[in-house]
Amino acid sequence: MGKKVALITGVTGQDGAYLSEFLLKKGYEVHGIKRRSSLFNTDRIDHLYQDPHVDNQAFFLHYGDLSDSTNLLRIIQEVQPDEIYNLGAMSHVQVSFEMPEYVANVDGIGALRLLEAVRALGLEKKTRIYQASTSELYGKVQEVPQTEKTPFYPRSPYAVAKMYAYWATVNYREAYDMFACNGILFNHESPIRGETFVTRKITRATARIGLGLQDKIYLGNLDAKRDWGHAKDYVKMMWMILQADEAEDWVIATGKTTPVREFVQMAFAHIGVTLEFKGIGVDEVGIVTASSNEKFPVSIGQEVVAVDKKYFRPTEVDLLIGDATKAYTKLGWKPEYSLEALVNDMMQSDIKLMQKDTYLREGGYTTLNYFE
Ligand code: NDP
Ligand code: GDR
Repeated sequence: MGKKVALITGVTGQDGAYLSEFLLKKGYEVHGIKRRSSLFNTDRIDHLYQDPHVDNQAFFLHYGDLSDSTNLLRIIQEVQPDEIYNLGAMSHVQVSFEMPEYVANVDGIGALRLLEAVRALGLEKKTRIYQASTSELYGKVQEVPQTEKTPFYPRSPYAVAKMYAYWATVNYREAYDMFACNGILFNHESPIRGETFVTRKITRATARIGLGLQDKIYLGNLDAKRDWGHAKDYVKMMWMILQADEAEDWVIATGKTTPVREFVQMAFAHIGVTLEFKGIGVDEVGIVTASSNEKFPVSIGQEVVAVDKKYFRPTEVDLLIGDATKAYTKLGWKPEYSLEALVNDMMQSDIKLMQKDTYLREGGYTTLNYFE
C-alpha cells in the first residue's frame, strides 16, 4: 500500500503545524493550504519544509483560501487526499465581533465548500473529513460538564459560523454517507499558540516582566473559566477520529476548568513570583506579594496585572468544562499534559524567546553599513 495522503487547511496555524509534524512521523504525504501573505507566514512549519528538488518529498504547500471554491476544488482534485483536516479559520473569538461576515464566509461556508468539493469530485467514499469544531458552540452554559449531547448556544459570530460548519458536516455524513466528523475540541494551547490568545499573551508578558522588558499586563475578563489542554495531545486525537470504525462527533477535553486569574498566577509562579488579586471588575489588579529571586526587576507591592475593559467581549462564554468520556473509552485517548506541564512548556519557551530578543537588542546585534 502506498503512503496515505492528507490535506490540511490552516497548515500555518498552531494545530496545522503540530498535525503536520504528527502525520509526517506516521509516514503520511502531507499537503497544506497556505494563504498568500505579503510577509512570510510559515514560521511554525519552516522546520518541516523540504526542498522540492530532492526525491521522496512528503510535505507540500499549496496557495489557497477557504473563500475560494474553485481553488479548493483544484487542489483536492490534484492531491486526491485520503483525509482532509479542515483547520483553517479566523479563529479569534473577540476579533470575530469586528468582522462577522468574513468569519461566516470562511469558518462557516468554507467548511461547506470543502464538503461540496469532495462530493463534486466523486471522492465521497475515499476521502475522510475532519472538521475543527469547538467548545465555543456550547456558549451560554446549558449544562456542565459539556458532552456530545449538550445543546449548543453560540455567543459570538465565530461560534455561530462554526455551528453552521458543524451541522454541514453532520448533514453530509447523513445525506451522502461521507466519513465526515466533528472534533469538538476545548481550548488547547502550546508554545506556538497565537500571541493574542489569553494563555500565550500571559506567558509572553510574564516572561517579559521577569526580564524587565515590560512592567504590566492588561487583560479582560479574569473570571472566565476554560478547560485548557496541550495542542500536541489534541492533534493526535484529530487523527484518531479519522481512523475510527465509524464516523462520529467527539468531545476532546481534559475535564478540568481553571479561571484566567489562576492561569496568570501559575505563570508568575513559574518565575518565582507570587501574585494576589485585589479589587473587583475593571478595578481588579494583580499585586506581587512575594518573589523568590532577588534579581528579578519586580518588587513586593508592584501592580503587574490590570484590567482593561477593551478586552471584554459583547457576549462572553463564562464556563467551559468538557467530558471526553466517549473519546477515553471508545478511542483510548488520554491527554499526556497536565495544566502545570502546559504552563511550564509555554513559560520555558517564552523565557528563551524573550532572552534571545534581549540579547539581540542589547548585545549581539551589530549594524552593518550595507544600507547607508
Ligand atoms: P490558528 O489561528 O493558529 O490557525 C488558523 C489557521 O487558519 C492559520 O493557518 C490561518 O492562516 C488559516 N486561515 C485563516 N483564514 C483562512 C482562510 N480564509 N483560508 C484558509 N486558511 C485560513 O488556529 P488553531 O491552530 O488554534 O486552531 C485550528 C482550528 O481549530 C481552527 O479552525 C479553530 O477555530 C479550531 N479550534 C481551535 C481551538 C484551540 O483551542 N486552538 C479549539 C477548538 C477549535 P494564516 O496563518 O495565514 O493566518
Ligand atoms: P477563546 O480563547 O475565546 O476561549 O477561544 P481566548 O484565549 O481568546 O480567551 C479565553 C478567555 O480569556 C478571556 N480573556 C482574554 N482573552 C484574550 N484573548 N485576551 C485577553 O486579554 C483576555 N483577558 C481575558 C476571554 O474573555 C475568554 O473568556 C479559543 C480559540 O482558540 C477558538 O478558536 C477556539 O474555538 C476556542 O478557544 C475553544
